[in-house]
Amino acid sequence: MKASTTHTKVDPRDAKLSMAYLYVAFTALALGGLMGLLQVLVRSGKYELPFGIDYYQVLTVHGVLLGLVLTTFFIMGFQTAAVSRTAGTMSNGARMAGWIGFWLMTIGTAMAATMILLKEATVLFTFYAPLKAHPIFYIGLTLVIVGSWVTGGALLGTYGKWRRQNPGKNSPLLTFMVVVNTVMWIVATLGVAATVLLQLLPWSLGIVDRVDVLVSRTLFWYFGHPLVYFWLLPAYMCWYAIIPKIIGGKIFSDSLARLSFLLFLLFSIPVGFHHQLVEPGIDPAWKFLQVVLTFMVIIPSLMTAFSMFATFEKTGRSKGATGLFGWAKKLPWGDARFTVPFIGMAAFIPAGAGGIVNASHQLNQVVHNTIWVTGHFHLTLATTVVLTFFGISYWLVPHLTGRKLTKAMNKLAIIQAWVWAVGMTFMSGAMHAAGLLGAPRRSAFSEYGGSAQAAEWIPYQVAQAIGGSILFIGIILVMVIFINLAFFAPKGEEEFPVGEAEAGEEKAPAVFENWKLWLGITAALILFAYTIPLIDIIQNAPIGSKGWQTWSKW
Ligand code: HAS
Ligand code: CU
Repeated sequence: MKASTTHTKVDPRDAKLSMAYLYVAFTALALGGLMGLLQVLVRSGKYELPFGIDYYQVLTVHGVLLGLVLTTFFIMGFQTAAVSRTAGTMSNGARMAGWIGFWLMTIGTAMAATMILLKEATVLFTFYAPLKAHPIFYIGLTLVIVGSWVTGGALLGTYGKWRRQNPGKNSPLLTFMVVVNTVMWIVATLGVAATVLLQLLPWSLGIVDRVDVLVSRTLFWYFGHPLVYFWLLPAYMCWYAIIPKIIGGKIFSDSLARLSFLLFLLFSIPVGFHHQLVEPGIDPAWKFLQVVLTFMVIIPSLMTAFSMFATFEKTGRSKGATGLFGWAKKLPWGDARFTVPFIGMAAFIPAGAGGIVNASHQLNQVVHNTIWVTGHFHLTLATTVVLTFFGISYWLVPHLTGRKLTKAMNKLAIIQAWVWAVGMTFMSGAMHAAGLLGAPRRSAFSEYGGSAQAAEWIPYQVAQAIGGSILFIGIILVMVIFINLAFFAPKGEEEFPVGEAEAGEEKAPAVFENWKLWLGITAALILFAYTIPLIDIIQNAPIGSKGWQTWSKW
């Protein structure tokens, strides 16, 4: 762990790159949040969108900006800073690659966003075929992914340099975690790159007439599930490696943390069928296999929960706590860097339980395509992950800009997180409940022409609107804090906290950094889970679908 303490500050040149990513991320948050407010108002049945703006267009902007842009840009910015802080300043070449990646991603985002605004790509964030978008939309997405590979390559290169300079040593924990997340991302994005380049783009350009919908959805979900762990793992980096330092404790077990990340690499990808459990055309035996693998990928999250409780308890006891829960009183509740991610962690208990419901083959039939699923990902992504990202920003942004998180901003940050928790309890709670009553997701209607069934859902949709409006206040607060920390907070030094393992802890086994082994097992599991079903899907393919544009045009 020594190397992690030698560089205590991110080099200003790397800080600039990291901040560039964060600016785009927070711009996406502000705009995407505004779209979310419009949606809950429309769904309440009491408001209509002005100027011919279409509900599904707003929904596409919302999903793309928050699900894809905010997350990917924040993660690239955070991971750049984390590697620079723990493995050392990037080389000029790596930093240049980081900038190239940043610009590719930003230009790609602008291209996709323009097409959505022109009503040429109202296809939602999953861009399922046979909904057909303008080719520039798909090219834009491709640039975002290629850009992320270039930046990912820069981070892997920096790790490689560290290893050459420190032979035989374990890499710093945060760098190790970034490497796992980057490798997982590269393997996963091959699926979405394949469907976009081989299927959707030629079809959208008119080179081919028809698209195989099931193949494209299967390739999408090969990517789509690891995508959600690509969002989650940076939050886990904070929980495992940063929170212990903030609360004045030690990392519970460096080896356990690494092992849980490796399990995510192995089991995140061969599980995409749990998004396709009600899809015809996939043999149930293979669905069952992927459900089993999905339950395997729950294990590293349970390990994380155990590890966090252990960290809290050990730290509390070392500060004199007694009794079963006495340690809870010793945690630094007044420190936003801890409390904000903690609220995210607490939300992950019901959020993860909901995920286990989704993944249960039979129960999926009850919830699939209902607004329950929307409730699920607003607890996982929009609460657990996003609150942790906010909590990270509250020290990372001032660290990178050479400013201080003031007492007033710290207080506002804690208020922000509580506002978020209350808003999300209303909104996500109502979504879960309405979903169980059968209310569909991805739908602009609220009353369905006065149907009695739909009337049951209305009170929940009003609750969603109340929750969504509270959340919008939360977005305004977080933007106030971000702008303050980036431009106006007093100059000073804010720590980039990095936790340390207990003195005398046994070193993690060297095999943990045997990437050939882990990549080999990952590939074997993917081939096992996907080869036969894909052959099946392709051999029994229907003629394919022409493109559909179901939305209103300007
Ligand atoms: Fe999911 C659908 C299954 C986790 C995101 N998920 C989605 C979609 C999104 C998403 C975006 O099997 C919708 C995609 C679309 O548009 O169609 N999900 C799971 C499972 C997990 C899971 C099994 N999901 C996530 C995470 C996400 C995310 C994480 C984003 C970040 N999900 C599904 C399934 C579907 C699905 C199906 C398809 C549904 C359908 O039919 O369409 C698991 O990874 C969850 C494991 C988590 C746990 C919780 C551990 C708890 C911890 C906290 C400890 C707390 C502490 C604090 C220490 C087992 C680590 C103490 C505090 C106190 C107050 C005491
Ligand atoms: Cu999934």
